[in-house]
Amino acid sequence: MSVLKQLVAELNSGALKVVDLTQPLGPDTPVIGLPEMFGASPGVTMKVISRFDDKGPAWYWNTISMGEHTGTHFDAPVHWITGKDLPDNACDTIPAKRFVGPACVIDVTADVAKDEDFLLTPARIEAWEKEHGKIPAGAWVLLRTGWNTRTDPAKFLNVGENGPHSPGFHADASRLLANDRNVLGVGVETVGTDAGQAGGFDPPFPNHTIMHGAGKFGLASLRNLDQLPATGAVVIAAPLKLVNGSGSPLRVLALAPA
Ligand code: 23J
Ligand code: MN
Repeated sequence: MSVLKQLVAELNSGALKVVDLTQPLGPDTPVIGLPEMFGASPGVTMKVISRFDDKGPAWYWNTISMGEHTGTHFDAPVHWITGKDLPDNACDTIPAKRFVGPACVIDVTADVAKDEDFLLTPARIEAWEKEHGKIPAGAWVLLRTGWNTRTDPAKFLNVGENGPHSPGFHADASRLLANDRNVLGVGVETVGTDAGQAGGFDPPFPNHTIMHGAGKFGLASLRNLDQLPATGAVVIAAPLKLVNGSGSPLRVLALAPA
């Protein structure tokens, strides 16, 4: 049987499942807060155009407005200064082939339960590889932290007196994944692909700096990573084809053994 026929058969039989890795997107969706001197990214506004009324007696539709980096969203290389001059670096020019890849899920939930500022290290990646095999080129590396259980926006953003606290990547881990493993990108359950405190790291926001400088992508605010195996799932994460877009909200889907 061809691989696509088998795919359809196994989706129909229930041997494979489709896992939705996306948060609901609406006015209550939490957005990142940056220090005041920087521009703020607005969350979601929806306005009714018509709803079976004078403006449209038989149809319902809305306008939507939001920052590109709202909710479950994609970060393109052009989002960061390090990626601004790379070829095919924006939402409309990235080849669609690069939106699909095998998922490697690294579970650091227990570490994050002890330390909200936990950072993934190269040693931790190598320990994962000892157990599950080498991260293949073109993989989506998804960091499972347990942050998805924080459905209260205040707990999700977790802003303290000295800024936000949430887990992320050590700069050397981002270098290993981007340069040595040649991943498609990384995905996280938190509001952004850098740790909450990463504005004060060297370089600031190291994961954005390194990933996007290497032409790699980011996925933020993922859910349901606990429903994926460490390896063996395929992730499809295609942003809107926004002309010159730096990112966009998207529906992230995984195909996984049921
Ligand atoms: C701009 C500045 C810092 C960060 C971000 C955006 C994001 O997390 C994002 O959504 O790309 S950390
Ligand atoms: Mn973003």
